[in-house]
Amino acid sequence: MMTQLPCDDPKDLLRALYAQMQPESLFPLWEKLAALIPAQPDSPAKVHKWAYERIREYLMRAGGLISATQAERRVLILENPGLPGSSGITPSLYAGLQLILPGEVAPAHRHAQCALRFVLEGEGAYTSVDGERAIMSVSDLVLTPGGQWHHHGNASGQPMIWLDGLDIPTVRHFDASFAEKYASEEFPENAPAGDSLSRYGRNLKPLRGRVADRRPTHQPLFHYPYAEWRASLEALASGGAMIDPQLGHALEFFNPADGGSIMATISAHVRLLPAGFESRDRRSTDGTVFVVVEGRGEVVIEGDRIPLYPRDILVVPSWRASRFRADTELILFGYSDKACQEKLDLYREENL
Ligand code: 1HN
Repeated sequence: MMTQLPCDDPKDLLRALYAQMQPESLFPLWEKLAALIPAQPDSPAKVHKWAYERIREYLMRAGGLISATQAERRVLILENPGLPGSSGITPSLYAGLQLILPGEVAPAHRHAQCALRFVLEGEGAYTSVDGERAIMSVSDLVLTPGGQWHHHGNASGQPMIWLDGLDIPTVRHFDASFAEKYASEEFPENAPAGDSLSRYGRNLKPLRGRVADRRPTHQPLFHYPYAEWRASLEALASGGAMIDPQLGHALEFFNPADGGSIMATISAHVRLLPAGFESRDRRSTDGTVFVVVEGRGEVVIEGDRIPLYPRDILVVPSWRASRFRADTELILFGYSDKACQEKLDLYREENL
């Protein structure tokens, strides 16, 4: 029997094969299959919480050093520590905190990316969407759907800070980004502030339909005021509704045009957990960004306990089981890519 020479060892021969193929951009799948198709989601994103006051301090320092016009948008990116260099808070979503000071304008532009704003501080600044202003208060949700001209202004006497949630990594994933600046700082106003809210926010649309309508048919509403969603949550909780064991009292923001998600790529919801309530564990494939709107409590994620205080921002990546405990009545806002995953038949959740 012939003894095998070292160079005939199949392992060495395979390694030699790989080395020869690599410069021609060819690779063996069998070395990567398990990592490419994990048996369940295995997100590189980490659970992380930012305390509002820390971010605010840095943001106000930036406010003294660069104007909104200079910066175009004065924003600090909340990058997931497990996704360095990505500017993502999850693999599909972006989050940032934006400051606009009294008298400033963040100039008009539009882009393919969808954005939401969730107000953390201030009163009376506005976002203008295709020429209509939404005048904002704390915990209002405002949308700028993809492709619509938008600028921000602050005619109030106080700074305003909000959370920006965008689908930037999703659009990058599809290589589908387009963006342009408007010729002047402000897009011309063409409707009174609150015009679309006063109709579409009340289940009304122009009788003449398209002809009389400035807003895109599929995306008419872009302002979901705190006063309204909070009252709805309150009614649900105080009306004796059965509480969902995993979610607490929970309501999803929806698009009145089609009953679907607020935008094509982003879903958003709010929850009320009564004082003393502890939810059961739940996991879902939509990594979610939470804002603590009111109250104190704790989130438990696979054994890690994270205290929650007002205006904390928390990210829970895909398929990490979490449960929330409310020390006082706890109000949460959350956004995720659930809308997008559902369209792609990828979304899954599990009540544990
Ligand atoms: C954007 O348009 C805004 O309009 C904020 O306020 C943050 C981050 C990346 C790309 C566009 C805004 C953004 C953004």
